[in-house]
Amino acid sequence: MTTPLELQSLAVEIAREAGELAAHRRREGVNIAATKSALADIVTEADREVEELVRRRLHEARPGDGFLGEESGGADSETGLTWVVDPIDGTVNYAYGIPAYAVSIAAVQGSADPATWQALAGAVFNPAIDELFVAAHGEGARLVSSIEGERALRVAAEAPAAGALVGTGFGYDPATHAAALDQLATVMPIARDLRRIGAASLDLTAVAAGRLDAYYERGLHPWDMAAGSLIVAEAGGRFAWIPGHPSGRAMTIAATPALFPRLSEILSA
Ligand code: LIP
Repeated sequence: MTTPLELQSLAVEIAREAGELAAHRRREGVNIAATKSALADIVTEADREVEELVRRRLHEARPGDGFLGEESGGADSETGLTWVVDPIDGTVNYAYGIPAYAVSIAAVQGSADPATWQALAGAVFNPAIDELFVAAHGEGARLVSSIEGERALRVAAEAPAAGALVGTGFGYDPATHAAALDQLATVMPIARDLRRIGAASLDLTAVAAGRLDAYYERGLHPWDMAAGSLIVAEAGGRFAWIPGHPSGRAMTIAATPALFPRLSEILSA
């Protein structure tokens, strides 16, 4: 039986290789886009190439596992374990050259359904600033950073007296933005300020690292949050994935234990 720490090591090894490929393609892409095709084409190509690398490495290491990726879809598991992968989370940041994008790789027990899976291991790697966030079920969460060094991750114990620093996001569909802004207005009374990082996996790891007090977003896909949600939980944070009815757009909530009840109450109103 493979342990969560062994799965974490595999996720880290592949996330680092895939992240370096993504960063390399971004550097190349800036030159190609300036001379040939739209940068959007470069980004799409990089997304697909990075996911192909991740999928290939996982198949080489664990051929019977299942897979769900943003670009190449899913494959059923023969082992009971499924890998949930976002090859480049924060695609728009990546296209604009904003150094806030990440390879997100998670191993879950069961199928790729956030309502039923047990996350076992996760790695979120931002190659632009060389920051790696990892967690294994029951083993805690850690940050390995060229900026901060290496440390265990633990969310803040108390709700900040000045109000919460809250992250959120807005989906690609402009038709959802008005409702998202209306909902944000109900959250701001408990917030000191808002941060919009632009990559759900980095929003979630920011909560785990104490860089945000809370994060919420409606409409995320399983691959956006699979690794980050485990990292939040192993850092002592609280997390919820609430299926969206009838919109089908689930609500993701992550926060310190002190803030989670109040934020959940506001978002469910
Ligand atoms: C993105 C998320 C972000 C959300 C965007 C998009 P992608 O994922 O990380 O939080 O606001 O709409 O879903 O598309 O960059 O992998």
